[in-house]
Amino acid sequence: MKKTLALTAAFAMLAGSAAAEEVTLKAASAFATGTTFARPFAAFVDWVNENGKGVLQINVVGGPEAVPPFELGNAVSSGVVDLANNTAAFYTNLLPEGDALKLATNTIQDQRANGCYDIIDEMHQSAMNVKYLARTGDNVNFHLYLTKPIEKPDLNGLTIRTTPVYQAMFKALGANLVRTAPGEVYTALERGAIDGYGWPIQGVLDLGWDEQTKYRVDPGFYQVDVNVIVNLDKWNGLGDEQKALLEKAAEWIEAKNADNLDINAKEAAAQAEAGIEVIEFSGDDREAWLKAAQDEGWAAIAAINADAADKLKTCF
Ligand code: 173
Repeated sequence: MKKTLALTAAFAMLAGSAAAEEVTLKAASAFATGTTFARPFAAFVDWVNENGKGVLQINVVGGPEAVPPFELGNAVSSGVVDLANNTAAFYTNLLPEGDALKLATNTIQDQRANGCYDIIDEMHQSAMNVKYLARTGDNVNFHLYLTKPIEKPDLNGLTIRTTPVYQAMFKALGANLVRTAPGEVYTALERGAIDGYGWPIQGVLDLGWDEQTKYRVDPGFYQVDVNVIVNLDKWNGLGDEQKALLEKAAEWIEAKNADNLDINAKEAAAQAEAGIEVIEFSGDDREAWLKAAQDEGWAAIAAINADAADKLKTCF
């Protein structure tokens, strides 16, 4: 009797403490390995692999050469990859209102505190079968870069490379738009197929686009969102320790968003050094530029999903 009890207890203990076996998640990035918006993700992966020995590891299969950026949402949604480094603008086919993430004027830390994170996570889970794990890119604005000068916030007559990020704003300002993945921008500039492009303050030199860029328009607008998302079936199949590890890694990488202010200043200096001149709007022009960004951005989200726009507006 005593022996049976002891054995039962031993089994119970074993079952309770049995750590799930180490899992390896297959990951891909929408941004080319070694470039600006792949860097925080690489640090996230290194952190997980360092701290997750015996628990969970991440194997990055590649960047846009492995999975085309506009296909990566589908790949993580369906489980072709388990985890992705991707911006919401590249998966609007699955979550059109996800484009609202760029409209946040606060940080992901604020959004976790005010409940916005939970809304965003729920949107991702129900629309595209992914867990919204982490956001990088806070404190980084987007800009318009040009090969010819403009004097006013008027883009009539210009053909501009876009993604959903800039689409509503640039269209309202009169531009003719061409949507491309980042990998096609250099060639489009070289061929003269576009007169400019939207892109964040960081990364222009990384991609070699400074060779083909004459002007940057200031001020910047919106805020970059480059998110770590995890296939929901995979996420739900993880043990508590594995989930906790990923959540800790998320918190760690999100804290590094504060570094972006310094990085932005260095990038602006490097652009100037590379000969990119700044067209700075001031006074009414500045106001009109920023108003077009904000008003057109929110109007586009409201047209897609008025309820989501209302909810996010109060916590962004
Ligand atoms: O311009 C883009 O390709 C784009 O939308 C984006 C979004 C986040 C980071 C970098 C680029």
